[in-house]
Amino acid sequence: MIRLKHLAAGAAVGLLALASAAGAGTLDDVKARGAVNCGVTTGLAGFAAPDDQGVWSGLDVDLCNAVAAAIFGDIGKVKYVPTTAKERFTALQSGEVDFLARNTTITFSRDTDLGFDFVGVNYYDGQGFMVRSALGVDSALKLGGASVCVQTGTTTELNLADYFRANGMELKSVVFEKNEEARQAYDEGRCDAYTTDASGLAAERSVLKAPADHIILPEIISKEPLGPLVRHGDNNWGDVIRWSLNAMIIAEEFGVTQANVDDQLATSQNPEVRRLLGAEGEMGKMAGLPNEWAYNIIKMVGNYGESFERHVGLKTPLQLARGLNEQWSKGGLLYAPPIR
Ligand SMILES: N[C@@H](CCC(=O)N[C@@H](CS)C(=O)NCC(=O)O)C(=O)O
Repeated sequence: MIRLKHLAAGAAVGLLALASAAGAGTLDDVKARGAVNCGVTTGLAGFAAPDDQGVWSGLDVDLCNAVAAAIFGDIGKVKYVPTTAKERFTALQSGEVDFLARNTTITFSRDTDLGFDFVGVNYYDGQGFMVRSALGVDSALKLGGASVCVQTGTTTELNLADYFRANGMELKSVVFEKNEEARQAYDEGRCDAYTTDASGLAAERSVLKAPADHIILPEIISKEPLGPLVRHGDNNWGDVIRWSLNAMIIAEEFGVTQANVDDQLATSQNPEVRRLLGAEGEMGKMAGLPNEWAYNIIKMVGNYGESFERHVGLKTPLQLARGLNEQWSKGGLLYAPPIR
C-alpha cells in the first residue's frame, strides 16, 4: 500500500481520489492490514482516554471497537491514533486514519470543502461555558471582558467569537492547540472561563483539581452534532461505519444487550432483531461484512445505551443525562433507520 501520510495533505487527497477510482477500497485495505486505524482525541475523559496501562476507553472508543467487531469479530484489531482538534482533518485526508471517532461537529464546510462524509451522530451536543463559582457569574451573557480559554481548530473557537460579537461583548480569547493545555491554563486561573462542547466541559471538569469549585453556565450557544466521518469517495466504507453505529442504536431500541444477545439470537421472534443478529437473511454480505457483524458489535461492545451509561452517564464522573441522546421513542433524537 502506498504510504500517504508523509505527503502534503493536498497531494494525498488527489492520490486517494485516484486510488478509489481504481477500485481500491478502505474496507479492503483495513482487512489486508488486519486492523482499523481509528482517529480519536489526545484524551478526553469518558469519550476517548487511555488508562494507566495505556488501554483506551470511552464512547468514541466504543465506536472504533464496534467497527473492528463488525469487520474482524475482534475488538483488539484497532489502532487508536490520537489527534488534536487541528490535526484531525489532515490525519483523515492523508489516510493516516481510516475514520475519525472524535467529537467532531458536522458542519457544511467540513462536509463540502474539506471533502468528508459524516455518517451519523453518536452524541448530540452544544457549546457551553464553565467558570469558577467564586467568579460570581451565573450567565454567559455576563462574560463581557472575560478571558476565555479555548482550543484552536474547532467550531468552539468560531462560535465563541460569534457569540461575543452578536451580544456586543468584549472577548479576550486565550487560544491553545492541545485541550490539556487549555484545561490546565483554566485550572491555574489564567482564564476566567473555559468553553467547549457541553460534553467536553463535563469531561474536563471531572479532571480539574477541584471539580466542585466550577459551574457550567446555563447557556448552550450552538448545535454540535458530533459523529464519525470518513473521506469522500468511498461509500462502502462510509456504510460500514454508519451501520456499525446504527446497529448499536437499533439494539438498544429493541432491548438487545451485551448480556442477552445470545438469548435473543436463539429465541427472538422479532424479524428486525433476527435480521440484525444474522439469524435471518444475509444482511452482512451486502456491506462486505460477515453475517454476524452486528451480533459481534453487541456481544463485544454493547448497545448504544450501555456504552453511554458505562462511559459518560449519570453513574460516571461526567454525570451526563441522556437528554437529546435518548431514543426517539423516549423523547430523544436517536432514530436509526431499519435493518431491512
Ligand atoms: N466539536 C468541536 C470541538 C471538538 C474538540 O476537538 N474539542 C476539544 C475540546 S473538548 C477536544 O476534544 N480536544 C481533544 C484533543 O485535542 O485531543 C469541533 O468539532 O470542532
